Amino acid sequence: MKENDIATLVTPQIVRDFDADGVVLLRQAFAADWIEKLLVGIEKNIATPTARGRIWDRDENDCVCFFDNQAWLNIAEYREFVEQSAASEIAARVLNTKRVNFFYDAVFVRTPGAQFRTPFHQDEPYWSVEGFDTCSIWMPLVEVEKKSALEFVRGSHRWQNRFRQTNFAALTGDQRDQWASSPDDEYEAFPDIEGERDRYEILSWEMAPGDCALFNGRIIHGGSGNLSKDRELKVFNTQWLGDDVRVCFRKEGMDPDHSQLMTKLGLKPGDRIGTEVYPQFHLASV
Ligand SMILES: O=C(O)CCC(=O)C(=O)O
Repeated sequence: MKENDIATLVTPQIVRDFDADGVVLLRQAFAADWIEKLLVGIEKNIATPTARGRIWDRDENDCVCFFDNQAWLNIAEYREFVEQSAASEIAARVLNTKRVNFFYDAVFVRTPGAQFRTPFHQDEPYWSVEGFDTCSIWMPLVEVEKKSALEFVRGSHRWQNRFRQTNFAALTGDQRDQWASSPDDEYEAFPDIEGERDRYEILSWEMAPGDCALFNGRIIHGGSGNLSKDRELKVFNTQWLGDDVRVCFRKEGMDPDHSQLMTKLGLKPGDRIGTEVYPQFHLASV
């Protein structure tokens, strides 16, 4: 399928919707050759996971979900996507800025029929950076039914609450998903979105390869999984950071916790992110 012109795709209305809702859908933002390349990358990634790669197998249908992150440093196809695709321009345009830094990539591969849903959570409170201007690009590389797509609580990126995030280790059984220390009591209990779905405006879409959902790192989101028996789900997600984002180490240190790596790279709390591990992309035309 043909890739759309990014300036035409990311209209002023899309920028406003992203700001107000915390999520927007772009149809056919990436051409088929990018999808094919990333699918090749995913096969390599599954065969040679990073030390952070893991397989979650607590699924009621005995299916699994492969997860890895920051694999772009090893997988040429991922690197090519990060450095040469329209992703950085999409992120910059929707964040209404001229430069963005790449933060990291994450892949989620569920086998056909997998039920395991990612619980509702926010991303930015897990990160080793803090700031409002973030954009994740969630791209399914296969067709995904609406019931299996990622879901977003519209506008929740602007809520001022500081929620205690999900302890993923309790769900996945993997100690790397465990908090390094319990989050402070000052955090509020996370709202029961799943149990009280009617109280929230939840957005999701049936999606095809080439489509992507752009979302703010503070929006409450969850889902995927709930797959039909004959449907797998392969997702490549990249996270991009804008102008107000600064390094911030949190003592709960949940994965993907980059604090040790950032310290090794000489990045300190309060710094704007950078280095070859978090490269900056400048967009003269934006
Ligand atoms: O696709 C998924 O299961 C989870 C995606 C997600 O929550 C994320 O990338 O932040």
